[in-house]
Amino acid sequence: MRWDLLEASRLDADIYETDPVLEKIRKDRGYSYSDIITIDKDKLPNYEDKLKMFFEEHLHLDDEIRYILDGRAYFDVRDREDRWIRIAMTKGDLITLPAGIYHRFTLTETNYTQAMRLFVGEPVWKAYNRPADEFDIRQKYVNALQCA
Ligand code: KMT
Ligand code: NI
Repeated sequence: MRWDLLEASRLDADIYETDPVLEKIRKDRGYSYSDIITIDKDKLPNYEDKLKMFFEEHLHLDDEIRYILDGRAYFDVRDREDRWIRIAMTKGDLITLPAGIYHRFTLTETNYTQAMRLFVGEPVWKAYNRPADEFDIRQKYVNALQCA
């Protein structure tokens, strides 16, 4: 599925360690780096602070690629009219948020998810809270959106 430059796929999260489909995506797109975060009150240090941070509207200078291995979560992104669109992510969903898109993240009422993040090369996780319109990548995204 693809809309507003954001891409999503469905995979079999039960076999993520050996999944040839995931392997192919990683190879094709150059996602050399991966790690896994478990977002759970009892398992994640500074759980409250981190959730608060994830829910601040921000952008990155690189694509943010997330694969939900367990549980549920929401990504909110802005549409062309700057309204929030809520994307309900569930086990098996892989999403690519393009560099420069404003977004935020939160849990559902189950308060739990496990997510893999993927990256091309050495990971950079710097987030720029809105307003961050001065970055070239932001302008590039906005322009691409106009043409899409
Ligand atoms: C980020 O940049 O880390 C987010 O947008 C939250 C992602 S899911 C832990
Ligand atoms: Ni982000």
